[in-house]
Amino acid sequence: MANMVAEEEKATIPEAVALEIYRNIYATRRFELRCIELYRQGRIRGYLHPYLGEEAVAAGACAALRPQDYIVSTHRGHGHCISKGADLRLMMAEITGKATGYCRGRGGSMHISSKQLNHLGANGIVGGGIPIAAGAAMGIKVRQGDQVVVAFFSDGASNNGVFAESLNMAGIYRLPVIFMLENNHYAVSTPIECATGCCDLAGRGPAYGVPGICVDGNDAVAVYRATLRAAERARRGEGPSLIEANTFRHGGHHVNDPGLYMDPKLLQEWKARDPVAIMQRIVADPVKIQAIEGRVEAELEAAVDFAAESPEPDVAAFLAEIPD
Ligand SMILES: Cc1ncc(C[n+]2csc(CCOP(=O)(O)OP(=O)(O)O)c2C)c(N)n1
Ligand SMILES: [Mg+2]
Repeated sequence: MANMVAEEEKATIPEAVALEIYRNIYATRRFELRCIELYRQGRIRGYLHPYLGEEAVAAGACAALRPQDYIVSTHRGHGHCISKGADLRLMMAEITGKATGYCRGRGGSMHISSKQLNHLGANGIVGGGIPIAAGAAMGIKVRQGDQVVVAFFSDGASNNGVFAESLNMAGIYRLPVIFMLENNHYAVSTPIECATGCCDLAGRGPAYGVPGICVDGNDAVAVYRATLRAAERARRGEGPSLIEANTFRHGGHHVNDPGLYMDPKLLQEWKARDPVAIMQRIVADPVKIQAIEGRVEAELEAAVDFAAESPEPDVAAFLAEIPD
């Protein structure tokens, strides 16, 4: 953690931004805890990869974006979707496989996307979103638009070939893309030190002409500031940036992984730097915090009810859409 930019203590950002960030961190935390309960009840099937502990990365990054900017997400993508402005009802319906979900219940947790939110999709293929983001940025450049794309991915994905190819391409064409490397220090149960020759991941950027910066990923303000700078740079036509946001999962790789391979002392240290608590200290006003939390709880319960009452997707309609 030595070379991270520590911003928490000197955080001064517009209050509206701080409140938006806190709302999204809190909503993500509560949404996922509720999803884990629903999973245990058999109401969510398949895999579920909690973002618990990493919420500040998505909330900080998305607060620096405008609605017309794009994001590309991962298998651990609930926080990205919520922070990009998702309606919790449509998200919960999607994750519980209902016809009213963002993708009519066909995407689920790992493949949620929304044209309306400019969310280009979560992806079960590790690293699969990185070239999609570079491609979207190429599209923006060709159309001479001023949007930017944020590609979220983690340390494991950064060891896939597409990471190198996408950074190189973005570097050559100065594409308006921000590579947001959520370094949670594990790929499933493999610690980063066992899978990576040099753990200075931000340092990989300059090799491709992409400036790299390392920030404290549990401090949403640090992530927000770094993203804002990268977005401004991209809009000036100066090209891509790589942001390594250091963070840590609060549990195993997925909901059924107890994470026994995680060093308990290290886990405790990271939990003591909980992004929810850090952002509460920044917002500071207990009345505003309580108001946000009350609204999120109500939205969440409405989302659970909406999903429960929604119909299952219609199999015949699905089959009718498959081309011959
Ligand atoms: C191309 C590919 N290889 C392997 C897998 C299996 N797999 C799923 S998640 C995962 C670990 C990903 O680690 P990382 O990129 O660090 O993401 P994190 O889970 O830490 O968010 C692996 C290897 C996959 N889904 N896709
Ligand atoms: Mg990882």
